[in-house]
Amino acid sequence: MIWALAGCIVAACTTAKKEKELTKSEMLRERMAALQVKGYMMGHQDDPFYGVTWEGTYSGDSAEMGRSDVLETCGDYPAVMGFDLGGIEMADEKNLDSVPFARIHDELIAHHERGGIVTLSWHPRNPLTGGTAWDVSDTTVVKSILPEGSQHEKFKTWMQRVADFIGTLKTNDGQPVPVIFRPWHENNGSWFWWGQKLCSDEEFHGLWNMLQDYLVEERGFTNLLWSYSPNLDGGWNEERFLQRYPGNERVTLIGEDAYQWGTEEDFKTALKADLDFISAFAGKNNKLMAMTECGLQNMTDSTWWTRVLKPIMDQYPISYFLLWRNYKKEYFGPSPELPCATDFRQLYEADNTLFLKDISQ
Ligand code: BMA
Repeated sequence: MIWALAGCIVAACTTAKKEKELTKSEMLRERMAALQVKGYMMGHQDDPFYGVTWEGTYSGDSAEMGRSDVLETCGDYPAVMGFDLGGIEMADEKNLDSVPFARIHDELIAHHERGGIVTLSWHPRNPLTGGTAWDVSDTTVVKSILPEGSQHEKFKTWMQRVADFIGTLKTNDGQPVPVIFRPWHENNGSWFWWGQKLCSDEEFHGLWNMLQDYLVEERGFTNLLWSYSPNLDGGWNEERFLQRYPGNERVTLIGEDAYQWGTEEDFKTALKADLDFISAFAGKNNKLMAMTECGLQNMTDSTWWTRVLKPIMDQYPISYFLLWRNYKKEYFGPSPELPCATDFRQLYEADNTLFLKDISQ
């Protein structure tokens, strides 16, 4: 009896110890893994900042805090909200899409506090030319910021500014907010200065490791869940995928950024091929998987979500899908005034789509 009791105590202590030892990022991973069994979460980039028919004023007006096209369309917030750090490296007050970082900070924490999950991407300027993230005029940018490169010191300052912002992401009681961090995304394309044709495999690994080692080893962040998110490819095999994959010890989530830019058939074929590959790879390597960006620009087909996207996503163990931002000129999410609102409500009603209330109650 005593031994049985002692055994229980040991077991309880071990569990308590285990729980105590989990970092914020590990806890987020466990939460996402448990939720994934129920379905996939809906996500939206820049959700509370502006919408298809309204602009953010960021005036501090409380009525504007938390306004959301998704909420106004279906009565619930997205489960996941995405925000972008582009511009933080320049110590700018606003990001590349004109959203004040102070507002990003507040809305990110507000979403965490209401039980949601948050993710950060970063479209940094081109450190060598001074152009945007899309300036691919020079193929030595990555090389130039690696140790011993001409821009290394400058890039260290940029990383420091990213880290300083991440360091401010804390709840009222001082707890760091867990964040899915998704740097160097769409790296198999060649439209960003860190893209496929802009650096060698070795340079790409150097770039990934430099940022990760700085944030994790030097700055000690344990609240970042690292997402590796190449773009829709259509032709992955293990050999090609592994060339730039940062490694199992460096990645927790494998994402896919997948927009339909061309025909529906081409999109479906490429997406299925990629998700076949990624789900097998993620399964084998014990990784989460997600559609880290996706959508059809300006919803030119108002039934696209339930007719094209959902039937494909239903076939895979996806953690979340994140529709890109609702900007007047380019929107990927719903808005109550648009024909696609009806389709979005159907998506909302489906048993396997998870919105904020599904994950926070
Ligand atoms: C791109 C576009 C750009 C935007 C960038 C960062 O896909 O939406 O207009 O500046 O993302 O959000």
